[in-house]
Amino acid sequence: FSLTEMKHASGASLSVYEYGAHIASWKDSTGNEVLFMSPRALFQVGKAIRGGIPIVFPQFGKGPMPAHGFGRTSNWSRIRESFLDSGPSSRGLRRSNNEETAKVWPHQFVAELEIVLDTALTIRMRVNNRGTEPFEFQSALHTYFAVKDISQTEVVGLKGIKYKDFLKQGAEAIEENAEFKITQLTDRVYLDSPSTLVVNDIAGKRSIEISKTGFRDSVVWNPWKDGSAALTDLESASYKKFICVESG
Ligand code: TA6
Repeated sequence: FSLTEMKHASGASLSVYEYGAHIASWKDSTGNEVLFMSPRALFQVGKAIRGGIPIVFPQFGKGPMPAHGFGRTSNWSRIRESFLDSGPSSRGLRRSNNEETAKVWPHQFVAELEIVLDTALTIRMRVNNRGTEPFEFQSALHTYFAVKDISQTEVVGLKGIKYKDFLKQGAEAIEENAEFKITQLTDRVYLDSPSTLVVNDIAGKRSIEISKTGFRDSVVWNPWKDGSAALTDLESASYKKFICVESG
């Protein structure tokens, strides 16, 4: 899997695989790793990499295609990059339809991902329909944020937001907590979520601000103890070390 680095004058750095256009690591300007990468992540073609920022496209979750679609389990090609002495570094990756995608999704498309690194990380996704018929798709940045201790982690900004609980067959409820803490297996999508959320990694003495435009919803997932033990590409204690807050 070809892995390339991006650096910024602030000291921030990032590594990204062309496989899945998958950002595997992002270190902030103080050199601290922001993303979780499972020590047991599989680097096998056809498998998703467990950690970093998997690109969910064109399907979220289960459906006619393999879970989360083919974006994260196929090669994207680098189309442009610019590393300025001052100013942001950026890289573009693209993938288009081919005979493989046509087997599961009969549409002509070009998907592009633009990664921009300065003291923040900005990821832009664009999907063009190159066919003659309209198509629908789903996409998400399935980000694994590293935290020191899940039991001292909270998501701020979801109070009052309606969510579908995937653990209750999509039953809807309203979030009542201004600081949402993970205390069990959690798998829910907050609908029309705020453009800014904050992950407070209290034990890690840091906060991560997530801002989004265009992606309407936010998914919050943690497999908890049983899920962590059941997933072969996670260690049993890994659930304590990450929270997925996904713009989608
Ligand atoms: O993050 C939401 C979710 O859809 C969960 O249901 C869980 O399946 C997670 O994605 C991980 O999916 P994966 O296919 O990467 O194991």
